[in-house]
Amino acid sequence: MNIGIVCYPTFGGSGVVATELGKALASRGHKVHFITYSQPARLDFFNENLFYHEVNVSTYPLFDYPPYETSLASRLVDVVKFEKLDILHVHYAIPHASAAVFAKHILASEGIRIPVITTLHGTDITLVGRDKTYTPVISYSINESDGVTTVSESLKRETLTLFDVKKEIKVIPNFVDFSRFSKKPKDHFRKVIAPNGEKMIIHTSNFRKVKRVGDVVRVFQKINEKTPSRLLLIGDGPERINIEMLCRELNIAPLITFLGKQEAVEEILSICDLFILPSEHESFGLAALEAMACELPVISSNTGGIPELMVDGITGFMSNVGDIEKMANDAFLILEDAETLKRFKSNALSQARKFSIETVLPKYEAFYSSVLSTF
Ligand code: GMT
Repeated sequence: MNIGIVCYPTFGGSGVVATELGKALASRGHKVHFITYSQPARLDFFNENLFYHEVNVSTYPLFDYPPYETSLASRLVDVVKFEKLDILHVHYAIPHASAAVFAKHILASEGIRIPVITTLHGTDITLVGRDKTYTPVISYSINESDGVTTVSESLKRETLTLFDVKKEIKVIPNFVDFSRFSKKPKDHFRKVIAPNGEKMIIHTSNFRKVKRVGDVVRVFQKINEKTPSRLLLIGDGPERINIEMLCRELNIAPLITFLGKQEAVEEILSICDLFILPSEHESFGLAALEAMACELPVISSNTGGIPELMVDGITGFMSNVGDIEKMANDAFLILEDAETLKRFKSNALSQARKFSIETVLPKYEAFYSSVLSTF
């Protein structure tokens, strides 16, 4: 197939899923065209089946807000025509689904037909999508898409509750590429950071309020009171400065390392013992899945799609959002002795294997075929 993929090219979960999906489809022989405003973060190598088309947003003194959606729709029309794409797969509703539907209508007026598949990821529905100013456009774009997927059953339910959706929604869970995300022999790195055998705790996110990174720090503080530990924080975002302040206020700043945005996340996960994901909302929790693939048990909230990934008491523990006390106690249960930790690590890996790219990719290919066959 000749597939167009639209996504945010950043480190955010939806962009990561879209890019990894495109790379995997290309390795199975499909031609994959990324249409984005900059080179996707994980698209950093040459493959004869991968193509990148930049969306240029022109500025003009009149534009306080440059019309990105218009530029994207125009670029989609151009790429579909020139590259003769079979299908457009857009990730994240705003503004990708609406731009794709717009492009589809323009192309139809010229006698060119192309189906649009929209994958909803989370905040496009649960946070941004809740904003009533976007509701008519999101509902319309979902209903005008030829196929719609969500990354969890939970997100499907929320989409149906929040929007007037008449389209059937197919759930295809997120996935992990074990050729990249698996435990790497990096113990020398661990010895530098935790020379006295401290436990290594980790969290990765884009430091938005929804991630509750403050809870990560408070849970860590409690863990450290019982078991000497170090905390690694990967990622960056609007809350980072507040989190740095919190670490200083709690007098634990020397135990916490802010690593910022990192490429080789799997190497850092490999030197850790426990991953914390206390989000207010999480439609799937890709970061937790990648951690589990590197053999890390997870302490998380029980919100959104997390219970579809985690097995409580087996791969880690889930708690109500904000229950720092329970999260810390659960963490201590996991870290208490070497045998227990080993068991949780192995359980986390077994569960992650259910979400391997080899298992999930055929679901997308089958979905593309079924949409094309009824289009
Ligand atoms: O929250 C993020 O990390 C980014 C965000 C996105 O859309 O870019 O992630 C959402 O999509 C991920 C990939 O499908 C999911 O794993 C995340 O759970 C989801 N984030 C939220 O629901 C908060």
